[in-house]
Amino acid sequence: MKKVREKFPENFLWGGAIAANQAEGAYLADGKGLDISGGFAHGIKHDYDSVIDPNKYYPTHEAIDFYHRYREDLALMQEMNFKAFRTSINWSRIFPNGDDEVPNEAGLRYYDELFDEMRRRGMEPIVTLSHYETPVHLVEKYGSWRNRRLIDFFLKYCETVFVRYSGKVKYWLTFNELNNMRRMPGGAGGIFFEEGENQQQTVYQVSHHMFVAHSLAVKLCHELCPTAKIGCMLSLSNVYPHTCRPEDVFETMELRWRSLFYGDVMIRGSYPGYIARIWQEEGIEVEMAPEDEEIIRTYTSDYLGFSYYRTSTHEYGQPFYGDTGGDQGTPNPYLETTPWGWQIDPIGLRYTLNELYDRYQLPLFVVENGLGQEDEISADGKIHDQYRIDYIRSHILAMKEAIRDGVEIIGYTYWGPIDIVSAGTGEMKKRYGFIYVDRDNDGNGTMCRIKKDSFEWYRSVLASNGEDL
Ligand code: BGP
Repeated sequence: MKKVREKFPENFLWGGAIAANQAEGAYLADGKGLDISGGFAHGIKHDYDSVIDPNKYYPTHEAIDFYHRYREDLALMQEMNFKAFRTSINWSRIFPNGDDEVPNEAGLRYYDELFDEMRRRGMEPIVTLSHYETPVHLVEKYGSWRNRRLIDFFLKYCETVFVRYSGKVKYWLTFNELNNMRRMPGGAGGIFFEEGENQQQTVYQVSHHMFVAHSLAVKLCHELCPTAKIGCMLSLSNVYPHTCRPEDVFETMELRWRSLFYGDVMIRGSYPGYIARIWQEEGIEVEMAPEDEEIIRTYTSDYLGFSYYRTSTHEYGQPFYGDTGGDQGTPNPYLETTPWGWQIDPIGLRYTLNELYDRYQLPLFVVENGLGQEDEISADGKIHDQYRIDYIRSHILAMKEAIRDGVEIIGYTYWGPIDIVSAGTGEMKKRYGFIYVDRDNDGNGTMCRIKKDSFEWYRSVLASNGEDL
């Protein structure tokens, strides 16, 4: 009989997470090519410019200049006792066009130095291979992941970075929030629909190509970095039935399937029966090569990384809608809501951890969770973000309850430990950080870094391995 685990495991990976494109800036520096993030002036929920308009402001082009300031930023993370730091490699720093013959050495060197710096400061790098950063050239020339050739381009990139960083990176994630293909295919897969295109057909075909790419990346990683682990990464903020009306309950499960299906393929290794039915009813036919199903079955994920921000509710017949925070339906009267309409639900995190562990029996990694809020600098020059402390404290307590429930969790990397550009809206004022960055929505500000109250609080939480809350 197993004993109840009362505390966070000793080797629990506490830390924070960012994405290259939301933090680095330097968007064409040192041979980098253009990636799709550069064409969103107002985040991935909004319009995409396939050609950069010189008269427009694109917040990710400079972002918070992490590219040049990562040493001082990581020093602050070390001060908070981070054991892990998650970021992505921007594919277009390594292969500027995506289909280049040889990689860009300057890009490779940058990540060498970045990962070395993390290790020097006692942090395990957690690295996402593609976080809404498809090279634009692949979109324009090949139609992005609609085209099977992308699998080869992606694998060449994977091979390059696996070989180069095998001694430095022990935790990899393939595609950030791949299930956002159905909510935000532009960000998730570089898919911008053409007039008259059968969108659902494209979403599933593209997802299939990305599943094969994921599985082959798992295979490669195991061959080239035998001590590393590689996972899939999904957006799994949850959705409840709005009422106990059976139609609400059942249709909510169907809505959840639209996300879990991605985990089912990349973790269980096969397409579930309910998807066959959805495809049949929606007239979708996905082209597969003869070897694909075997590949998907053989090379499954080592762990599940996921983001959790909120919950929402669903009513029967309501259209499916969502953003970077997950599915969104009717507001839940029992929960508080942020200015961006995200409802705060720590119990939902415990619920989700149990749901996922029951389903997959695989270690889970909370690689994103956090509160985006407007912060103000008070008269004393400080930022008193008690609301952020409350949010994180309640979510850490929920995680602890899930551990007591028997759920295996590898770590917790808080989203946006330093203020960065919002993925969904491109705003700077939607701030998540323990560290404030003096930069506004229009690009004004000194970029100086200021510790918020939550900085000291998180520092002591980590020093006590999650006990001192
Ligand atoms: C996730 C993304 C992140 C991130 C986060 C918060 O979906 O993986 O890139 O930004 O959501 O979303 P937002 O930035 O829109 O507040």
